[in-house]
Amino acid sequence: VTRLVLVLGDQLSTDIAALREADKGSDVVVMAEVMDEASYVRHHPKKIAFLFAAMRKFAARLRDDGWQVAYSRLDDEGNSQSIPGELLRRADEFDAKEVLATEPGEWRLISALEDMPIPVHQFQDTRFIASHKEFEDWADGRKQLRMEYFYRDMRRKTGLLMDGDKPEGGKWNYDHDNRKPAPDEVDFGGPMQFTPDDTVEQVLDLVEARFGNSFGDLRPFWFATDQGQARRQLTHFIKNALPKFGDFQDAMMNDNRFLYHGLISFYLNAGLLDPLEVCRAAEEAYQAGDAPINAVEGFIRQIIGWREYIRGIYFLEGPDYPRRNALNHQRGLPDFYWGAETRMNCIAKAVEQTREEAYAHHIQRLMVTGNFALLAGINPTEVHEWYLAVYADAYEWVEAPNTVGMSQFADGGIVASKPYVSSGAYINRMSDYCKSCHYSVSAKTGEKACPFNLLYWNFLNRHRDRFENNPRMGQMYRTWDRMDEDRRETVLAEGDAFLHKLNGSEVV
Ligand code: FAD
Ligand code: DLZ
Ligand code: SF4
Repeated sequence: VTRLVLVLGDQLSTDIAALREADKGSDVVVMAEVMDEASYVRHHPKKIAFLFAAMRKFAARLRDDGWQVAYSRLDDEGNSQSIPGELLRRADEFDAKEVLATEPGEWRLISALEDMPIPVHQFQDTRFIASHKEFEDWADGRKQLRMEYFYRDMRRKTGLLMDGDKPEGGKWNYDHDNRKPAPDEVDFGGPMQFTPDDTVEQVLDLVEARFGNSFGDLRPFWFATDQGQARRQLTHFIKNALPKFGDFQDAMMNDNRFLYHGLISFYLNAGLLDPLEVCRAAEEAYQAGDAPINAVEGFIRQIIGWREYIRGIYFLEGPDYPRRNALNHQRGLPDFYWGAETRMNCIAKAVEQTREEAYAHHIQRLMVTGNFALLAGINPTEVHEWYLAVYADAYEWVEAPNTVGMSQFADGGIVASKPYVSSGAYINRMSDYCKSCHYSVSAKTGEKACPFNLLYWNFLNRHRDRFENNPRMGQMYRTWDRMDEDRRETVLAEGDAFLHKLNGSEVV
């Protein structure tokens, strides 16, 4: 009997669980470009093009490998435009009575598959290092879910950078040596860029016609769209950028969008690269003496530490997680997140590059756009929907805990033990943004005062009850309390005035 094998757009690996369970001789692989997935948020056109192109190439590869693939293009007549709809249509067509699937990375789709009128077996996604059960066991009984301890378990489990049962070099974490400010010059030319082939060009035309009005530039399009290309980008990064990845991981520059970052999250999350393959390549560079321990440990920690931990939180916390709003923030997302003019250079730069590349690196997401949204009290659900839409690596399992938890503190402190807020001083230290800004980062009040400076105190003051007794924040409250009362009043009044202007027509 024929069974259907569902492969979603972010499951493009020949090792994916459902394919491993399936029988090439009798089962039919179902892949579908559908409006339901392409429109649950207004995805960046580059994100849609990347996925559709990678899906089409992956389907071709499966056919070459001998699989029968039923592939629905977005414009195909009869396309029901939903994943369950396409499964039912194909079940009819092939007289199939059951479906093999790999668990999707979003609760919405998991329950849609559970609710299907035919049986759907959802196999655990084995592309991750920790299973749900392992993460639950680790979390069980802990008061605080600190990434660092989970990460050490993942080091032990994978053997990455281990010297017997000890961490390589004697320390688990070399962050102390990282986080240098922006360098004067970057001696790395950025990620490998791929010229669109015929498949990609066809997809670009489709996406232009159907999604051309969404926020985000479709062209120039340079992403890798198959495993071979993604591996070339990985090799390029390991050889040319990894050695300095650690040093400048948190730096930001007006004229350099990529610094020494990997630009691999799109490929990892879609299945074109495997996390262990990526980490082993970095480890080899360390063993060969081509990259220092602080860079390699830092990089591996992002993948087997943060990435796995974030996923663990998403599945541990359940479907309501993306809607949490512990700080009860209700302000609407300002238009400048969608490209409207702003005089804040750091935000303008982060949004401009997001529009052009569907990419921003971690500190831009966390300490510029995220920091501002948190300081200004923007509704975290709106912030979440923005991040889910605009980045080509965004799927709910990874985006929501990063946004709602780490960045907006809307989970009440599960991911972050204190809110990631800072005044302009942090941005000034880590970037060259402030030099070309309308505002003055050294001005604490007055017309030119950097809005991050004003809103920082405004935020601490508004949430005093919650954070005053947080041991990592007490110092800030003491600084605030020591300020002149007049000055405090001016700061608060100017902060309020700024917030008042935020959703109006005046450019801020
Ligand atoms: P590098 O800096 O080169 O890091 C290497 C890899 O480490 C990344 O490719 C990624 O796979 C992994 N990684 C690093 N940090 C994290 C993290 N916090 N969570 C998960 N993986 C991590 N990452 C996504 O993949 N998808 C998202 O939708 C996403 N949304 C985010 C939203 C916010 C508000 C914040 C603060 C962070 C978000 N991140 C997200 C994490 C991080 O910003 C990106 O993984 C990273 O910028 C990807 O670029 P890169 O490949 O150049 O990463
Ligand atoms: C993000 C996305 C988009 C834009 N389009 C499709 C699609 O047409 N077909 C598909 O199978 N998957 C798509 N995806 C990825 C899914 O939304 C993703 O599998 C879920 O969000 C779970 O991670
Ligand atoms: Fe951003 Fe303030 Fe610096 Fe301007 S001065 S770039 S608003 S941190």
